[in-house]
Amino acid sequence: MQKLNVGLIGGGFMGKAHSLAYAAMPMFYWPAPALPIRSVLAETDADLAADAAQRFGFERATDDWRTIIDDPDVQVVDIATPNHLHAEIAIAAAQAGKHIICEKPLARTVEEAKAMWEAVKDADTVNMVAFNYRRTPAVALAKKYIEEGAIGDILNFRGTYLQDWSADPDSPLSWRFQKKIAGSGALGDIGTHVLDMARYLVGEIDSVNALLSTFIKTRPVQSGGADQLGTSRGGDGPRADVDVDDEVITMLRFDNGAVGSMEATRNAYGRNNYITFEIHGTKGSIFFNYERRDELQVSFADDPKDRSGFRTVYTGPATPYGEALWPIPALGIGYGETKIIEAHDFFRAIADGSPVSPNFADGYQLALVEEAIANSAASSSWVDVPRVGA
Ligand code: NAI
Ligand code: SOE
Repeated sequence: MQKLNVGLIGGGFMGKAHSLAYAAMPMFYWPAPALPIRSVLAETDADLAADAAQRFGFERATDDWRTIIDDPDVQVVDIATPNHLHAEIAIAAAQAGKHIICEKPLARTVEEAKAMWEAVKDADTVNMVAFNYRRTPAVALAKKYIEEGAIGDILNFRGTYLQDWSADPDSPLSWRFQKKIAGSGALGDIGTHVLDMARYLVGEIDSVNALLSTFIKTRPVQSGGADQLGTSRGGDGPRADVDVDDEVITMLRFDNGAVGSMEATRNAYGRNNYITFEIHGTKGSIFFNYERRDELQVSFADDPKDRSGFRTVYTGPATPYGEALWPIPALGIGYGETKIIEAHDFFRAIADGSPVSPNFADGYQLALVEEAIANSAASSSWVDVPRVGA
């Protein structure tokens, strides 16, 4: 079995999730398409790197991500840093002939995303953007129903991503609230996941009409470090301006004639990881809520009238991704499983050339959608979304 050495850059939340997936992937998928070897981990300083490498099971540690790029023994570069480093690292990795998995959003801007896409086009290697939610089995089941025509032609997609971890104004100004690091706020951080699922399930987005709002204008300064995602408070220290959106709401027009909407905020008290979509078609409807991610709600037009209404299908061995996961429906799919499936699909693409998505072209297309949303909000008008390569 082929062994592939992984260089992981960033040992925070996603460093943990990706390391878990590399360790667990062969336990779920056996024989594995290839064995990920947790080879070297980069962090911002030597102590952090050594600590994260030990914790996440990596053989070596470095305080300079460029040593990973220059290391001929590393075949896979995993970018799990804040967003401002994605482009520089990915372009260097592509030029060095590495396979690349990059966390979402692909980049801060359309210009960065385009440069990344151009860099990987010139490299004969695999590239992937880590939009793992589309690999939730219930989301893949929704895709299957749509492809089979079970809900007919899609008329409407209504998506949300609501969290509350930043609703307290004293939650610190982590990198996620700084445009120069994050690129945008709720839009690029979480709205992007819903837009990825909208493209995956419905199709290309042609035009948008949006609004963006920032309600909490300042937050306590946080100097560096991982984002604590609302689990710490800034106290009475200095505050600085938030220059990204707290909230995005957009209408969507799809290429296939469907209409839709997307809302995202990290300030919705009572909502945690409330990723939902409801899709209405000419023959039925489906509803998904990530907080109940073993389940897909379905309602079909030809259900007998005295039995019509939404009912619950539990994902399991008989539904997509089920054969590799747990043997009984509703044992519980977690966030980790979505990352394990993602790791499998990425390593399979390296091992046997299988197509993999979402890739950098998808990440670039999403950057174009998100730029159109920002332009629409600024101009209070409908804005068309350009197409990658057009
Ligand atoms: P985090 O703040 O928890 O961790 C980021 C880590 O990167 C920190 O430990 C930091 O010290 C390190 N880092 C910063 N500069 C570095 C450098 N020059 N070299 C090496 N390490 C460096 O952030 P988190 O939540 O892990 O986010 C990382 C990326 O993953 C972001 O792009 C984010 O949008 C994405 N993300 C994706 C999720 C998903 O569901 N797919 C979930 C959470 C984050
Ligand atoms: C914070 O909003 C965050 O960690 C996002 O950055 C992730 O993409 C999402 O999966 C969970 O929430």
